[in-house]
Amino acid sequence: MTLTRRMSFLAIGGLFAALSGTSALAADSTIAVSLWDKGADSVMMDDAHMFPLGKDMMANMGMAMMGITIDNATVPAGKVTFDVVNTSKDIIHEMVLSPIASLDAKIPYSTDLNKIDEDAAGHLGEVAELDPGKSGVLAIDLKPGLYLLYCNIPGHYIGGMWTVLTVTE
Ligand SMILES: [Cu+2]
Repeated sequence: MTLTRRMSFLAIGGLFAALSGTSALAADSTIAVSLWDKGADSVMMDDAHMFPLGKDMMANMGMAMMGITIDNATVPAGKVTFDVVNTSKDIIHEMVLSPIASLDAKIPYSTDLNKIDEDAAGHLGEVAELDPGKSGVLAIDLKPGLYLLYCNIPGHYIGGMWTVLTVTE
């Protein structure tokens, strides 16, 4: 292949890539979600280890004994697939999805039950109660906005098991 022919071949390939990019109006996204903890023995439920949603809390999350980590915190609107894995050795976790208005939104929380009031918060979907080492999938169409991913096993949200997903236009 001459250099000229090779360049025109590459140019056509680039054109196809550009066309397929513009025709994909609603891109599908996949997010790997890890539910983790530092072991049943090290999980503490005292005031120093409470991390409710809040901008100022995000800086302190490194202190949490349990949490939710996602490999992509910003995705475009459209179909989003959450591949959820409970990496814990000894604790059941889950992932629940609710919309939030802002990073400082007041989350409906029951101190009696030690968990978020899912009905009041708006429950969009979940991967419920995964045993240690198990995984599950939630696929859902999401509009632009902010979403809270949290574990609603009693004590886990306040212990730091939440993260925020941004869905863009
Ligand atoms: Cu949990």
